[in-house]
Amino acid sequence: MTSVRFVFLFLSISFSAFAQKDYKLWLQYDRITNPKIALEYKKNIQGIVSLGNSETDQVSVKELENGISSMLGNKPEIKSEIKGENNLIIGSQNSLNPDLQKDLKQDLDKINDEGFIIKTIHFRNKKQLIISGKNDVAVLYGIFNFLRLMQTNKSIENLNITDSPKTNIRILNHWDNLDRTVERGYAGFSLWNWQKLPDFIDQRYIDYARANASIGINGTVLTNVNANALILTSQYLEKVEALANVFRPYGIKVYLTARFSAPIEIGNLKTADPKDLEVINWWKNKAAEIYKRIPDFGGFLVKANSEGQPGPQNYGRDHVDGANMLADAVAPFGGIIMWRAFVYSEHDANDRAKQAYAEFQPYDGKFKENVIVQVKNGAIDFQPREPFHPLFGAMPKTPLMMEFQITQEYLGFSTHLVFLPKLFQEVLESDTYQKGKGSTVAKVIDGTLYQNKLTGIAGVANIGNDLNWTGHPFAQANWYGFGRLAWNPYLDSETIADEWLRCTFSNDENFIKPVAAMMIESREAVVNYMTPLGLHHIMDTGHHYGPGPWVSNLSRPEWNPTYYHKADKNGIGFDRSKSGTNATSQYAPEIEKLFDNAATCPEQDLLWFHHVSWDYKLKNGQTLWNGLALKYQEGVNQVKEMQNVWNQTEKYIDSERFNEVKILLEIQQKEAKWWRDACLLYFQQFSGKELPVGVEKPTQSLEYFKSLKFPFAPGNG
Ligand code: GCV
Repeated sequence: MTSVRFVFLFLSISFSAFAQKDYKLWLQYDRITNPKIALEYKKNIQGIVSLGNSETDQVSVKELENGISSMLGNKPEIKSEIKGENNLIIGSQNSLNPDLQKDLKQDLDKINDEGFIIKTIHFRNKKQLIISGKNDVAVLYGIFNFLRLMQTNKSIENLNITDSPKTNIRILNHWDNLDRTVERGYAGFSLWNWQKLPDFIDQRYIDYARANASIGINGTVLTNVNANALILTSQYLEKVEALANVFRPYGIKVYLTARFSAPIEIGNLKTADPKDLEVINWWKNKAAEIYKRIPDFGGFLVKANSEGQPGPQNYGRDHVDGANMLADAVAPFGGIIMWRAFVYSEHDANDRAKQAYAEFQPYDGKFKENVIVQVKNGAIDFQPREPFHPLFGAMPKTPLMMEFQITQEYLGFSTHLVFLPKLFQEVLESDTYQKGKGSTVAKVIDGTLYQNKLTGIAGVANIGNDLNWTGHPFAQANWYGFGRLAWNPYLDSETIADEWLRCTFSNDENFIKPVAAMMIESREAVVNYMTPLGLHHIMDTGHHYGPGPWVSNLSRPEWNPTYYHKADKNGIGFDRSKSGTNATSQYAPEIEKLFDNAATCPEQDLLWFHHVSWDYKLKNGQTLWNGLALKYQEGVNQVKEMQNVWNQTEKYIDSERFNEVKILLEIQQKEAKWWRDACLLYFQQFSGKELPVGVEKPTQSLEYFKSLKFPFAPGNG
C-alpha cells in the first residue's frame, strides 16, 4: 500500500513539474545563470515605481514583480514615489509628472497609441529606467518587452527603445464550438468552459490573456466561423461578458462570429435578408444589447455563403449587402466587421483557386469604412506552401486583413514540429507588384501601400485545454511567432526562433544555435515530405490527416485530391497558366509573366501552376519524376536530422520536455515516411518509372496505405 501511495505521489510530483514548465509557455522567467548579467540587472533595478493605478497598471506591476523576482531571486522593492536612483518607473503619458512628460516628449511623439518607450533617463540628476506609452495597455506591452530583454539576457544598462505595432487588429480566431470541440483543433477541447461560465473564472483565462498581451495580441474571436447563433443569446452573452472582463486589463477585445441566419434561428424572424427592415433592426438591437454588456466589444467575424454557411446570397443579395448591413449595426459603438473572402462554390466549374478573387475583386471600394475583408494567405486553403493570394494588392480601396492558420490542419496536426513563422514570413515578403516593385503583402496588410486606416492580421488558433496549450511544445512557438509578426510583419523568423527558444528553454548558445536552425528548416521539411514542387491538397479528405492523393470519389470535385494534382500518364500538376485555367492572370503583369511560364515559375510552385511531363527537366538537371522522389526523400532525411539535433539537447533542458519532443519527432519521422511511400507508390502508377538511387524502397504496398482509415481523427467535427 505504502509503495503504491509513494509511486502515486512521485508520479503526481513529476507530472505537476512537467505541467508547470510546459504550461508557462515563453513566460518561464528562469533564474538568470550568468552572474555578470544578473549583477547588471540587480544594479539597474533597485525598485519599481508605478505611477498609475488602473487595473492594467496593477497587472503590469504584478508581472514585473513576478518576472524580476523569479529571474533574479529576490523581490524588487515597490516604491510609492521616485526616490533614489536606478528605479524602474512605469506609467502612461497621463500619469507622468510634467518634468517626465517633457523629458519624453520626443519619444512619445514617435509612437502610436499602442506603442511604448523603454528608456534610460537622468531624472533630477539620477539615473532611472522608464517604461511609458500613451495608455496603460501600451505600458504593459513595454513591460513584457522589457522582461523579454531580461529573459534573452540583453543588456539594460543604456536603453533607448521606441516601438509601435504596425497593424491595428492582431487577433486570434478560435474555431471553438459551444460543445467545446474545436474545428481543426489538435490540443484538446476548447479553453472556454461555457457550462461553468460566467461564475467560474479559470486561471487559464488569465494566463491566456497574459500570454497574448506579452506578444501584443489585442483581440480574440471566441467562436468558430462555422457559427452557432446561440452565442448571440443573452444566456451566452453573459458568459462572453465574463471573459471580456477578464481580458480587458490585458488590452484584449472580445469578438464573436455572427451566423447570418441568426435573426431566423434565435430571433423568430422569417428571413435573414440584409435588406429587410426587420432584419436590419434585429441586428441593430442585438449590437446594442451586446455593447450594453461589453462596451469595448470588437465586432463580428463572418463566414457567409462559404462551405454551406448561410449568407446574403440566400436572398439574392451579395457580400457587400451583407457586410454593410452588419457594419451599420456595430458602427455607432465603434465596432468592426471582418468579412471573410474564403469562398468557392460547387456550382462554379471554375478553378477553385480563382473563385475568391473573381467574386471579391469587383467589390473593391464598396464596403463601409468599418469593414475589413479577411483573406487567407493563399488561394486554396492553408497548404504547407501556397503562392500568395492574388487578392493582396488587388483591392486598393478596401482594407484587407491576413488570415494565417496557426493550427496545423494540413501540416501534421500537433504531432509535427513545423515552425510556421517561416511560412508566414515567406507570404508577407512576397511582392505583389500591384503598385510596382516592392508592393509586398506586408505593405498591403499594414496599410502602407494604399494608406488604409484599418489594418489587421488574424491567426486561426492552435490552442486548447491540453496541459501545454498547443499539443506540441514547439507549436507554442507558432502562437508566439504569429503574435510577433502581427505586431511587426517585417520581423524575420530567425529572430523569432531565437527569442522564443531563449524565453522558453535556455540561453545557452550550444542549445540555441542548432535548435533554431532545426526550427527554420522544419517548414521546408514538411513541404518536402508532403507536397513538394507545388503539389497541394493531397491530404486524405475530411480530417486531412496523412496522404490521400488517390481520393476521387467525393461529391464536390474540388474536395478531391485528384482535382489538384491531375497526375496522368503525361505528367502531373494543375495547369493554371494561359493554356489552362488562366489563374495566373489574376496577378499583376510582372508576377503573371513569372508564374505563367514553366521555365520562369519558381520551382517550389511549379506543379501549382503547370502540368508538366514526368521527363520535364528541373533546374538541377533531374527529371521531374526523379526530382519529385528525391524531394520526398529529402523531407524524410530532414526529419531524421531534426531528431539528431534534438537528441543532443538533453543536457540543456528539462527531461520532461526533452522526452516529449523526442517522442513526437519519432512519430513525425514515421509519418514523413508514410507520406513519402504512399505518394510515390501512387504517382508511380502514372509515371511508370523506377525510384531513383537514393530513395528508400517503400515497406508497404499502395493498397495498404489506401486501406488506412481514421474515423476519429481530431478536429473534424
Ligand atoms: C472553419 C477549411 C477547413 C474548414 C474551415 C474552412 C474555413 O475548409 O477544412 O474546417 O471551416 O477551411 O476556413 O472556413
